[in-house]
Amino acid sequence: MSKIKRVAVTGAAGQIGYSLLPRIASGAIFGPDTPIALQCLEILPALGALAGVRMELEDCAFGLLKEIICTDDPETAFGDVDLALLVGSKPRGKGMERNDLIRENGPIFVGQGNALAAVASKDVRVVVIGNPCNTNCLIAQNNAGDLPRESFSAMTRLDHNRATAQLATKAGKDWDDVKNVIIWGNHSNTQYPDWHNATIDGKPAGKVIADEEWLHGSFIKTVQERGKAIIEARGLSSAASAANAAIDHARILFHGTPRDAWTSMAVTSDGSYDVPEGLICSFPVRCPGDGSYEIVQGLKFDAFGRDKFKVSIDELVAERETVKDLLR
Ligand code: NAX
Repeated sequence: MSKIKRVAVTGAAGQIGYSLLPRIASGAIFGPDTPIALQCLEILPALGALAGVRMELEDCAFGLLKEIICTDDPETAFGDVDLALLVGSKPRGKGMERNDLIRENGPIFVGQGNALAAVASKDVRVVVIGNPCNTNCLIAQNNAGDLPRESFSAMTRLDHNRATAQLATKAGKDWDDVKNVIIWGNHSNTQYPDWHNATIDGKPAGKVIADEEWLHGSFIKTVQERGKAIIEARGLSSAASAANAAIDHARILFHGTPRDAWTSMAVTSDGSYDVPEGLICSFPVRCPGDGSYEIVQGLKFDAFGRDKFKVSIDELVAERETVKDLLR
């Protein structure tokens, strides 16, 4: 058995938490030989519900699960953690604008950044899922003292998986026949899902599908608006697929991307592809498996793609401006 891995999950009594915790506890991120401690953070009113989740985790009798902490204190939840999945945040209320949501949730990530810096492992990897995840990640990172900025990323893997599934379905292939889609930009409906470098069974996706109108129209729109479609159908936002994407994101960070593939991940821009330095923007990244990542370089855009990506970059710049008083 390897050394125990401590994983914090915030918003642990929420919908995504409910799908996520059992999968972490059964080895989906760190594998079948790594014992797990789950360190669950909730707000005070949700601690009762979290106690129920804890009972269910106990009743799964997972062999790998050695410890469960349930708390409303961020410093207890983040103590010595190797991985922090920041899921918890307030949902967008009726009639609420995106900017109101950013202002509402921003302060949560100031406090959590401080707490991570104070008590987490110095090698912690922090993955932000709670929306607006790119900008929440920027806030947490800015408030996390000496933790390296490369330790922070935000989740666009759900969008990546959605884009993969759309291409596979259209081509009549299996999901894993599709490789190397890219989500550029913000995890919002301005994101640019890009098929230009994707392959299906090793052949260019644009040639296999050969339906320019669909690729430029329906494909992009369906991926951008998939979250809304799920809310309309289910009456609740995506949870199982979001938890699955969080598992994919974290597993790739710690175990790497396959040799011939990349993933989409929102990470700190180093100026690649003319994205302003410091923004948390979704790029194609390769991960060697030691918790680090590299932005894939040298990919080309056509004018259509460049325009789409720019809209999303501009939105990220505006979000950064909205929270500038929360940034250090
Ligand atoms: P829920 O409302 O079911 O759960 C959120 C939980 O967070 C609640 O239990 C709440 O008590 C808790 N919480 C609120 N403030 C907290 C704080 N300060 N500290 C700790 N916990 C806190 O939402 P759920 O469906 O689980 O979604 C969680 C977040 O994920 C939302 O912000 C949602 O928008 C976001 N999503 C992000 C996705 C992505 O691809 N990046 C996709 C799925 C999802 O929409």
